Amino acid sequence: MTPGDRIRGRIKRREAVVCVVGLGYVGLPLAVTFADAGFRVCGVDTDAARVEAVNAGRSHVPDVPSEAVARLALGAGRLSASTGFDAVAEADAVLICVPTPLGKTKDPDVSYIVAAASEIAPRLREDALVVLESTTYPGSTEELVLPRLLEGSAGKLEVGRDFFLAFSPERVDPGRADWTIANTPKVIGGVTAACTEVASCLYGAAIAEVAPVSSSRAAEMVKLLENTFRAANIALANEMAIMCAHLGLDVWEVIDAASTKPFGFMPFYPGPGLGGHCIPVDPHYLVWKMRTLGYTARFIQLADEINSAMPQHVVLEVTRALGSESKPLNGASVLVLGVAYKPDVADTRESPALDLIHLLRQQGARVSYHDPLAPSIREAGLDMASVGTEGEPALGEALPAADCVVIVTDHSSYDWAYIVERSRLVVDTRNAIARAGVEGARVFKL
Ligand code: SAJ
Repeated sequence: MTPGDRIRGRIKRREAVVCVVGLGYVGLPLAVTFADAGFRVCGVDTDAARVEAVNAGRSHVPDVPSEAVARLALGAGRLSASTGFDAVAEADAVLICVPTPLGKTKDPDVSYIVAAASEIAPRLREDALVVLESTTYPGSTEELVLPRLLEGSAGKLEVGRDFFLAFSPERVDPGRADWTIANTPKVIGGVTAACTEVASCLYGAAIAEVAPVSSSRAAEMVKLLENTFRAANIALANEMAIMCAHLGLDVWEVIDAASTKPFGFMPFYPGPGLGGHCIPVDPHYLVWKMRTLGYTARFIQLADEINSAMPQHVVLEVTRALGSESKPLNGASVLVLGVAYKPDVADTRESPALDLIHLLRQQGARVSYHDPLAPSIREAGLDMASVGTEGEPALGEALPAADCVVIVTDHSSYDWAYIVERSRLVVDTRNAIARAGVEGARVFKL
């Protein structure tokens, strides 16, 4: 028997038990994917409501239908959840999908990874595989997880022989249905070659294509390149918007025309800023790591400066639009349409709309908002209810009552013709109105 033979055999026979730590927008779809592939899956989450929902056959993640959770948890009996880590003791594979936010000073907060590794270590079975999926800086798997898994073994355990450890970045795009965990290629990098091989065997049993790389550090860097690529290109699009404004050009026309180039160009679009818990956050994990090595990741920092300045740029556009009607921003009523961080999701975390609301209020504007997917905002120092909810005016009343309507998140449910017809003045940060083929004299674009 060579190292990994036992776990590989259990994977091939679908006898392996998979434990997913963290049942959020990454962990729950991952748990469902492995249960769908025939594995028994135990989820672990500190949130008792999430655990109860899974065990009752309900999904708390918009992209995961409750039907799938019910089919697997109640029907097939291959999916269960608990708040404790005891399930690790019976698991052949433990997949860590915990948050990796930023602290107040934009430094990595790896406390969730460390806490999970510390809970896993004393329960880890011999020959088991541990995979970190949380986006983090290169070196995390080896420097944060490995030492904790070796702790207390008095040098008896050897990674790649007695247990296996790898990093495999999540590639979940919330709200997307065409690319799922099962059909999106999965990058895998082990702490040793044997670890890469065992992790590839597990993921290959549930995911159509695996893409092994030479190490866990390489896999960690792959994810950071993917998300830094997006943040930097979005920043370029945002700066193009600012430059086009100075030049009196329509940035959307320029990008659309550049997109006719069949090679060597990939369109990104300007907007009110960068939202979500990935793109604005992940590149800072690389900035921090490089700083510890005495290198300044200037490109990432510049992109962050430009993206972070976009809410203020929108305030200038609103001021310009109101000025065209000789109205000051101070005292104006402004209605923000869409506060989620991107269209057709309910998540408002890190949404630039929250910054924009604060900035408009600082200038004396009276701000309200509408978002069909976010009935209330209680974060970032805001406590607001969407128009159209109980006790608030209906959208049809709020539109004409506003001195200026600002389109921040262009949910597909919006009727742009209706909005233009009933609004006195519109600032469109997403080019949503033109893209819908709607004409509007009083529409200002980024
Ligand atoms: N945005 C722009 N202009 C663009 C594209 C996006 O302003 O041209 C903004 C969006 O409005 C949003 C933010 O950037 O506020 C992030 O958008 P996103 O499309 O990157 O969406 P996320 O953060 O939900 O998902 C991304 C994934 N997106 C895509 O691959 C398209 C992917 O990068 C990761 O799998 C995921 O983050 C993650 O979890 O890392």
